[in-house]
Amino acid sequence: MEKKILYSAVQPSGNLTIGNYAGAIRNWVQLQNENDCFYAIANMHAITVRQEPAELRRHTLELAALYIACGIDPEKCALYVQSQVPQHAELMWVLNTITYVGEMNRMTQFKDKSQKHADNINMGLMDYPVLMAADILLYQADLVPVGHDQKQHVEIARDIAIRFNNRYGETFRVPEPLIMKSGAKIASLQEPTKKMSKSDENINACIYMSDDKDTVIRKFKRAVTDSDNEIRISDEKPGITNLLTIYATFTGKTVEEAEKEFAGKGYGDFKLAVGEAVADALAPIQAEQKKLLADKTYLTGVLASGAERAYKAARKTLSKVYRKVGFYQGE
Ligand code: ATP
Ligand code: LTN
Repeated sequence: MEKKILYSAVQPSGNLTIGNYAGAIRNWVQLQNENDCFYAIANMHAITVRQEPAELRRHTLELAALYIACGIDPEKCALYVQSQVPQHAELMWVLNTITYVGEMNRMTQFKDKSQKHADNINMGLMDYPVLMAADILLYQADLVPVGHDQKQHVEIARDIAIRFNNRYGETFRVPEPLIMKSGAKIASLQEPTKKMSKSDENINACIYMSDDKDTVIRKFKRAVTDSDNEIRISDEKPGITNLLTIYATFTGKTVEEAEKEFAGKGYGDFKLAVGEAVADALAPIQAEQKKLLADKTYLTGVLASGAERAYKAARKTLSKVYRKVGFYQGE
């Protein structure tokens, strides 16, 4: 069977949470063996909200090290930094001309982020999904493994691909989102009806990939639940359901198995068990990330060869696009 092309990315916009791990990176690792994978660090997306330049640079390297520490093999995948491949911005420009303002205005993330950053509703924030479509379409990706919150953006990328193909002739493969059943929607520990987000101001709402054991256990202890003391999956019990999901994700069990395991137990013991499972899973990742960050030469080499691999694929698609739209290319 022919290998599928996979594309995904995470923004280096802060410390990653276990939501990013469960919804995205963890799945990328499983998928890298059977597919042709491109995994990027979306620093161009990150500057749609204000970033401190030195922090952005540091977060970029930390994220590269984290990808590898989580099990992404840079020999198997193209692991690279988005801004190092200029075709992303170039294709975005062309795609902008077939995307409507009204479509972008309706995007859930744009509406949320406009509210959150009311003093900085910049064009980039609105154009975010078009850049994301350019990322995906440049590599002719079949599948885009993401968490639930990015589904709408992958759907817009599909619409843009279909529209371009209809107008200019077959050019892009039409991608599909790949959303795993478990872990696609990890909720905030403080407001369990909201998603856990790395840009949440309340640090108790998130477990960061860099949190040490004491911090992890303390945050789970404070996690918002309810007062009926029953550990079961239910829409009426978003806090407990979220903790069960997290436990299942980090132990490799199903949510149903987790539910059975804790039936009849108290919230205190349950929260401690979840905290321990998460902290034990994070410790080896943290140690590996630290080791990798100490070897800048290795990391720089990985990112350079990843960018080169990506560049070759991206150049091919962009040249085809330029031909289709009638851009003069020299001969
Ligand atoms: P920000 O808060 O800076 O907007 P974020 O935490 O939402 O960031 P992204 O960089 O937007 O993270 O997302 C990276 C990947 O992680 C995406 O595939 C996204 O779907 C996934 N993801 C983010 N948050 C969660 C979550 N709470 N549960 C599951 N997956 C998530
Ligand atoms: N917007 C994504 C990150 C991202 C992405 C992509 C994901 C940028 N480009 C291409 C999949 C495919 C997010 O998770 N916030």
